[in-house]
Amino acid sequence: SDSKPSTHNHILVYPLASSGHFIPLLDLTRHLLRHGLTITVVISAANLPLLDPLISSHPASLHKLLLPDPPVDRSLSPHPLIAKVTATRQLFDPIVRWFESHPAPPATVISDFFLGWTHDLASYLGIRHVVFSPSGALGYSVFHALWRDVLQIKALHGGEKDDENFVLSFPDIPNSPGLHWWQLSQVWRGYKEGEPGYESFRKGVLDNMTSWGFVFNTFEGLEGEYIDHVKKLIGHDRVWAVGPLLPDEHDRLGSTGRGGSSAVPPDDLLMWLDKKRDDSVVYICFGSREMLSEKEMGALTDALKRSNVEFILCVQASGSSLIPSGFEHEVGGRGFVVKGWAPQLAILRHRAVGSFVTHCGWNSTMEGVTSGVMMLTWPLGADQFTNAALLVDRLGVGKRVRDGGSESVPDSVELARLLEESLSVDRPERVRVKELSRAAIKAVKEGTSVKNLNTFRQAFI
Ligand code: AWU
Repeated sequence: SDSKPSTHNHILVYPLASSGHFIPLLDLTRHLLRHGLTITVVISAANLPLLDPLISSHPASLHKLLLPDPPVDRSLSPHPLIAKVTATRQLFDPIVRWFESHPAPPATVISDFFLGWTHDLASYLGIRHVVFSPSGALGYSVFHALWRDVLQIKALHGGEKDDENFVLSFPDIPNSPGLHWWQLSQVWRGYKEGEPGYESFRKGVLDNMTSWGFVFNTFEGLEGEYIDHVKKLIGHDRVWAVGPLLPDEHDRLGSTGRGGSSAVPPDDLLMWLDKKRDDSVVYICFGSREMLSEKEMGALTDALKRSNVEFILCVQASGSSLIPSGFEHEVGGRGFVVKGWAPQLAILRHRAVGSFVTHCGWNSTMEGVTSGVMMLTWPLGADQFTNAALLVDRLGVGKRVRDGGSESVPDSVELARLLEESLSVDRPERVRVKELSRAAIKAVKEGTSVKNLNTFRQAFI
């Protein structure tokens, strides 16, 4: 484009409008603002409440590029998230028009790894494209391999249903876990060569590998070997592990209001926790998007009744009807049920929370590790099976709750035992996760992550 020379320290940040993707990129934005960079965030009106607090604290250096959420044409692809991502391509021209009329346009665009089409946008504008991965380096590497080799993998495996326990391995990813067909094939749900939605999505995944650099919300003590693998994949070392990207411990609003306003007054929850002993409460949450089936919720609530554990159960508003009626009455003061958005980070950071039943979304994984809580893994989709394997098999900081085939539902007696055992202080997983928590905090305070963030930032000064 015939644009003016772009401004070095002005960055365009383009998050995917989905909580697990939006929250960590906003955390990165907060870190970058501290060092004198000017940032414009592409955002829709629906997500503005999440950005406004940051804009009011950085009025001169943080700006918004307000664009409508483009209409999602479900004929483009049956997979809701892919359809949503494909729809964002309609913003290519509005962003170009904004850029060309801007007095000091950005020299770099940092975009969510699902928005691979922004690679073409950056090339068209003649600016640098940086990929931000809200997933870990292992999760990203598996995601990339699945899309890069989809035809070979499908040819190798044959029909999708004949053997759901067919183990996929990824020989080029060091120490990669063997994962079952049913755990990974949902990544291509409805994938059909030639369909516009998937073809453009797959092109974006491959284009990401030719970007100027990668930023991961992880730390080298957790995933160093996988960061090295990504460096090998893209052929240079502009791959920065800068996580855990979390608000500071003492930033109360940052942890109680993170990602949305809590469905219950945070103080009610925190005062409930204040009365509990250290490491005596189990926190259960399955992220912002996933939902248990009725059978799974039945097994979970049954196990919570059978066990004597004290717990906080968070279920998104859309799933609160899954909770059996009378459950809250039966567990009485032993349990606290949040139907809607919970202040997850504040809960995990509380000294009374000892273990975390999690779907292993990457943000929850990082928050669990950083908070030093033992994890009980219950992956449901996306990169969660990969993250669960990392936590349980590689790092030894968790135990599997869901351990059967695609139709398996945890046994509630076994789960009740797991819940109780997870709180015993001398569990090896707890000892290990406390060590990893110290490593995570060290990485961001004085170690590899803060160093990587500084190196990354040098590119904009
Ligand atoms: P998280 O990554 O834990 O889970 P999802 O919301 O499922 O997001 C990708 O994000 C993951 O790798 C994918 O597997 C996919 C997706 N939260 C909260 O504060 N209150 C709530 O009630 C629920 C959630 C926060 C939580 C975390 C985020 C969820 C990157 O899972 O603290 O930061 O929302 O992200």
